[in-house]
Amino acid sequence: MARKQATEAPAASNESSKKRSSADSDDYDAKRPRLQESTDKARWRLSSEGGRHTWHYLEDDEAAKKWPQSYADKYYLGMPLELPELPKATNPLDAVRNGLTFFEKLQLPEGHWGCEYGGPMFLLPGVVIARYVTKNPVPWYYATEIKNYLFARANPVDGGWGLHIEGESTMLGTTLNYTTLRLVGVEADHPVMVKARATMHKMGGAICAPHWAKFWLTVLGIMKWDIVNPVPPELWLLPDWVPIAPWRWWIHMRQVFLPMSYLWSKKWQAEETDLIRELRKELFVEDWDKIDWAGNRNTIHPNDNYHPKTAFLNTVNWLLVNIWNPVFRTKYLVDKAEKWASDLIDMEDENTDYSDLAPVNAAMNTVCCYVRDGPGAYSVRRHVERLDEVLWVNAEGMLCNGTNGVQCWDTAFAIQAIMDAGLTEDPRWRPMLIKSLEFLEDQQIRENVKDQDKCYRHPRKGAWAFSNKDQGYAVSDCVSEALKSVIILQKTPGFPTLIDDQRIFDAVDTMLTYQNPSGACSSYETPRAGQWMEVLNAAEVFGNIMVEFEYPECTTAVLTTLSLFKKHWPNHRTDEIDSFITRAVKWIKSDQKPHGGWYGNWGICFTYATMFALESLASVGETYETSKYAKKGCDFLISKQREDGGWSESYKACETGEYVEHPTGSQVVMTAWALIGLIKAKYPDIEPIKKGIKLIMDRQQPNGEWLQEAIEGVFNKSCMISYPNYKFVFPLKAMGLFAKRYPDEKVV
Ligand code: LAN
Repeated sequence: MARKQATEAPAASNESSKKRSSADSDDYDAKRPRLQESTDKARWRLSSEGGRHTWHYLEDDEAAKKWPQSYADKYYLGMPLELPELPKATNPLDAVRNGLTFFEKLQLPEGHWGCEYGGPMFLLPGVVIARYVTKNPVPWYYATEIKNYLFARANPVDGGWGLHIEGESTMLGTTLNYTTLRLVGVEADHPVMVKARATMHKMGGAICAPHWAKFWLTVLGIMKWDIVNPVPPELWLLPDWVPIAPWRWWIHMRQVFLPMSYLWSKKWQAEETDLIRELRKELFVEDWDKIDWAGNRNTIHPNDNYHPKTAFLNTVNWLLVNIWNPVFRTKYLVDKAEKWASDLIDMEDENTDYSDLAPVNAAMNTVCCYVRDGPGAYSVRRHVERLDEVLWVNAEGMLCNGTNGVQCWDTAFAIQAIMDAGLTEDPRWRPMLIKSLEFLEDQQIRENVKDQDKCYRHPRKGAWAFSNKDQGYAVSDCVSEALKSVIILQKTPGFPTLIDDQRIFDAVDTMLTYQNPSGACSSYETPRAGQWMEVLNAAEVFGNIMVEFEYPECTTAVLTTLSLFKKHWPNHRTDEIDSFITRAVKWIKSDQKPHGGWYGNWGICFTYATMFALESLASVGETYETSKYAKKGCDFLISKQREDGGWSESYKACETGEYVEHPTGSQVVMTAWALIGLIKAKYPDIEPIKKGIKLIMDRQQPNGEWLQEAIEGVFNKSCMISYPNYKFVFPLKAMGLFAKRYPDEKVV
C-alpha cells in the first residue's frame, strides 16, 4: 500500500483559523498542518509488512471500503469490538481458552502482535521537530491526533508534561511537548497552551530544561548553542584503548551522542520562521534578547535532575567551553571529527535501512542527513518514511512508540503462554501458533552487520531483535525468549521445522557471546567499561545509562533457554554451555537482595525480576524444596501478596530501589508475574496461588480480555513504558501453569 503523502485538510478549525500577518507568510509556515477537532477513527488502518508497522488514514471512501478495519485496528483505537460473551470459565484452563480466543483476534496476519508502546514523553517531540526542521510537514491527520494525544496526556492539575505518562511535570516534557503542539499547529492562546505555559514559566522557563531539551530547542533556533553543554565529536577520534572512548558507552547513549555531536559541531539551526520567533517569546520568562545563554548551561529544574551532573563532568564541560573549544579545536580536527561521526551515522543508517536503533537517534540522524545531504536526498526521504514506523494511534490520539514495535518479544511470550498451558498440541490453536512460528522464522537475523568492528557492533548472526530484523539489534534476552519459543514449537509433534539446527546453533553461539566475566548478561553488548563511566552522564534525567549494566532479566532469560537447548542438543558446545550455566546461576544467586527479591530494570520491578529469577533457577532444578535461594524468593513474593490475593508494585520501586505498593491496588500483570515465579519454583502451598489465580479470573472480561491497568515497564530507572500485551500473555501463562500443576482444581 503506497504511503500517503501529507494532505491538506479542508476547512481550517478554530485553532488554526487566525490569520497570520503578511510578514509571516514564508513558504514553510504556510504549509503547516491544518488541525481538525479529531480524525474519523473508522478511517485508520495499521499495516504490517515484514514486521514494519505503519498507520494509514484512508480519506477516500472507496479505499476505506476495500481495506476494512480489523479487530486489531479497532482494539488499538479503542473502538467497540462487539464480540460475543464467552461461556463463563469455571477453571483456569477455560479462562486461558477464553483469553486466547480474544487474543487470537488481535494477531496480525503476519503472525505477530502489535501494540502501543508508549510511556516516555520525550520521543514524539524528536519526530515532529525532525520533520519540521527538514521541512516535511506532518499530514493534518497526524497533526490532529498528535494534538489530541498531548492534550489528553497533559497533567490534569498543572497542565505540563512529565518524563513519562505517570510522572510529574518536568521541563523536558513540558518544553518539548508544548513546542510540539505549536509545531503541529496549535495556537498559543488555546487554553491548554495557556495553562502549560503558566506552569513552564512558574518552573523557570525553558532555560531550566535539561540537556536534551536544550539541544532540540537549539536545533529549532529557539535557543542559542551556547546554552547546550558541549557534545564534541572529537571524542570519536580517541583511540579505542582510551577508557572513556564512546564505543564503550551503552549503545543508546553513544548512538544519541553521535548525531547530537555532529549537529553540535556544525552549530546547525533550522531556518528561522515566524513560529520560531513566536516560540522565543513564549518559552521564556525573560526577554529573549537578554538571556545569558552560556550562563544557563547548567540551569535545571529539580524535577528534571534525577541524576545531577557530577563535579567532574561540570569541570570537564567548563574546560571544553573555555579552553578546548576556543584554543585547541582547530579546523583540521573539527573536519576530521565531523567526517568520522558522519561515517558512523551512515553505517548506523545502512545497517538498519534508516530505522535506526530507537526513535531518539532516528530523529537526530534524519536531521544530520538533511544538513549534510540536502533536502531532496534519499537519506532524508527514507528517514522520514521510516519515522512513521514509530508512530502509533490509540483512543487518545497519536503517540510515539519507544521502539519501532515489540513484535518479536511479544510473539515469543505468546507462544510460551500457550505452551505453559499445555495447549500447543490442541489443533484449535495451531493456526495461531504456526503463524507465530513463521513470523519468528522470518525475523531471525541471518548475518552480522557489515563492518561490524568498524562500527563497534556486537555479533548478531542467528539472533532476534526486540522489534524486527530491520532494526536488527540483537539483545541477549530477546534472542533467548524467541529461541525458546522456536524450540518449544518445533519440538512439539505436528509443527514444521522452519528453522534448521544450524540456525538454532547460530542463535546459541550469539547468546554465548553475552556472558560477562561475572557470569551475568547485559542487554545489547557485554560491558565495555566500568560503571564509573556514570560520572560522564550528562543527560540529567536518567540513571544508569552510560555503560551496559548486568541485568537479572537478561541473565535469567539466557540461562532458561540454554537449559532447554541442552536437553535437546546435548552435544553442541557442551562444556561452554555447562560453564555458562554454572556461572550464570552463581551470579543470579549473588544478585538476590537481602529481602529475597531481585531488582528488575525493564519491568516493575522486584516482582518482574523475581519471576524470571525463580523460573531460571527452576530450569536448573532449583526449586522451593531444593534451594534456599528459590525459597527466599518465594517467601519474598508471598510476603507482598495483598488481602485480595493480588500483587501490586508501583513504578516508584524502580526509582527508589525499595518495594512500593501501587496506590490503585492489585494489578493483573503483577499478580501473574508473582504466580509464575511461585508455580515455577514449586511453592508448596496452593492456597495463596489459588487466591491470585482467582483475582486474575475475576478480572477477565466476558469476551476473554483483560483491561489495561497501571504501566508495566521501565528503563533507566526513571522512565516508564507500557507493555499492553503483558496483560494477555502473563495471565495466560500463570493460569496455564496452574492448570497443568493442579489439573483438577476448580477456581470459582
Ligand atoms: C528497551 C525495550 C526492551 C528491553 C528489554 C528486552 C525488555 C530488556 O530486557 C532489555 C533492554 C530493552 C531492549 C530496552 C532497552 C532500552 C529501550 C530501547 C527500551 C526500554 C525501549 C525504549 C528504550 C530506549 C533507550 C528509549 C530511548 C531513550 C534513550 C535514553 C535513548
